[in-house]
Parts: sequence; C-alpha cells; structure tokens
Amino acid sequence: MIGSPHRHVEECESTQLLLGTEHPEGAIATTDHQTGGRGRRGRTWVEAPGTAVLVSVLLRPPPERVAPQLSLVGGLAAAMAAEDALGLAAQIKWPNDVMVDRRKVAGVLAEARDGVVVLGIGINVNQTREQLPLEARVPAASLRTVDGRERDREQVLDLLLAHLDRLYGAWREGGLDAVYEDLGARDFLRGRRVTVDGAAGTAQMITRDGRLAVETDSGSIEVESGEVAFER
Ligand code: BT5
Repeated sequence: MIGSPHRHVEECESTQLLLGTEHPEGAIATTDHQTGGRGRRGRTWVEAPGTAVLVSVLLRPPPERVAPQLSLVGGLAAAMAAEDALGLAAQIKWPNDVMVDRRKVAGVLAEARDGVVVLGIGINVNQTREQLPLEARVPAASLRTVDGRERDREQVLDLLLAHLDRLYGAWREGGLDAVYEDLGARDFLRGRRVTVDGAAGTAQMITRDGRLAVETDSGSIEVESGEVAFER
C-alpha cells in the first residue's frame, strides 16, 4: 500500500534524499519546504514554504517492467488528483509535466538507484501567482491560481496517493498497457508542433511503451527521453 510508513519533516533539502533501499515499498516522505528541491537534469524545483504537496515514494518495480515509465504513471496520478481537486481536466505533457490550462501545476522526477526507484511528485496547491517561478521553461500555475480557492494540502496528498496506489498496482501487473487508456486521453502534446533535440515536427502520441512519437519533416521518430519545446 503506497503511503505507509509515512515520514514527514518540516523542512529538508529534498524529499528524494529521505528514502533509500532500507525502506519498504510504498514508504513515503513529505515536507512543508525543500531548500534544494530537485527537477530533472540538475534543474531545481522551488516552492514557498507550506504551499505545495512535496512527496517522494519508494518503489521496487519488478525487473520486467520499464522503470522510466514510472514518471508517466506518477504524472497520471498527479493529473487525476488535480482533476478531483479542481473539477477540471488535466493533461500530461510527456514525459513528466502535469498541465492545466496549458500551465504546469505539477512535476514528477523518477530516480533509479540500487534497484529501487524514488518517485518524487510536487503539486502546486496554494501558491499565489507571485509565489510561482516567473522564468519557468513551461509557464507555472497552482490549483489556487487556476480557480482562486485555497485547499487542504493533506487532502490533495490523499487523492494523489490513492490514485498512485491503484495505477502503480495496475502498471506492476500489466505494464503501461494497463493504464494507457487514461494516459492517452490526457496527452497534452498530441497534434502540437514541437521541437525535440533540435528536430521540428508534430507530436503524434505517447506510444504504448511510453515514448513520444513525432512526425518530423524527415520522417517519423520515437523519442525515449528528452526535452520537448512546444508552440503555444
Ligand atoms: C520536474 O522537473 O518537473 C520534477 C519536479 C519534481 C519535484 C518533486 S517535489 C518532491 C520531490 N523532491 C524533490 O526534490 N523533487 C521531487 P523539470 O521538468 O526539470 O522541471 C524543473 C523546471 O520547472 C525548473 O527549471 C523551473 O523552470 C520549473 N519549476 C521550478 N519549480 C516549479 C514549480 N513549483 N512549478 C512549476 N514549475 C517549476
């Protein structure tokens, strides 16, 4: 069951550092504030103290599963939690951003080490516009900037963990196929003009194995990981 044991600290460098091989599958760490919140590729994740859901989950995926797909599974869980909280649709911008109204409300970081995966999820809940990063690669939003309401972060965390528990269980059993319908229905990039690693084209879809299919001017490619810039 994802969510137990649960360790909460008021402040830490990053919740990703609070979990390791000594913890059982499903253990989580949460905090009110990170002093060195991590994004992907050495980037940082920032938040004003007490405004966000910041959680890491310890997972031991079976060897036959493709661990990088967990960032999509985590993103799907965060998208569904945002949808429940807002009553609005959310999308997943491959590979790890959760979008509402074309803005990023949550990010996911899957780090594999020593046979375990530490899956980190940050959801912007109660930040005001001024508390969100201005210079973000993808424009940022919080649930509060979307509909003006402040929320109990615990409730958003509970929604997230319930979705993640169900989706991770399905993925463990059946791989990405088992959650593909829900994922494909929330594909933000589908049909958009994108640039991936210097190649320009139109995103076709997230494939059944978790890649991004792009139709470029010089043919179809499937991207396994990388940065995607999109035109608004
Ligand atoms: C991510 O990276 O989106 C992964 C974020 C994962 C955060 C969670 S919080 C709990 C756990 N503990 C951690 O230390 N990390 C995880 P990436 O796609 O690289 O996006 C990072 C970029 O998003 C930054 O370079 C900024 O431009 C922007 N950014 C930073 N903070 C943001 C925020 N709160 N909301 C939206 N965008 C943000």
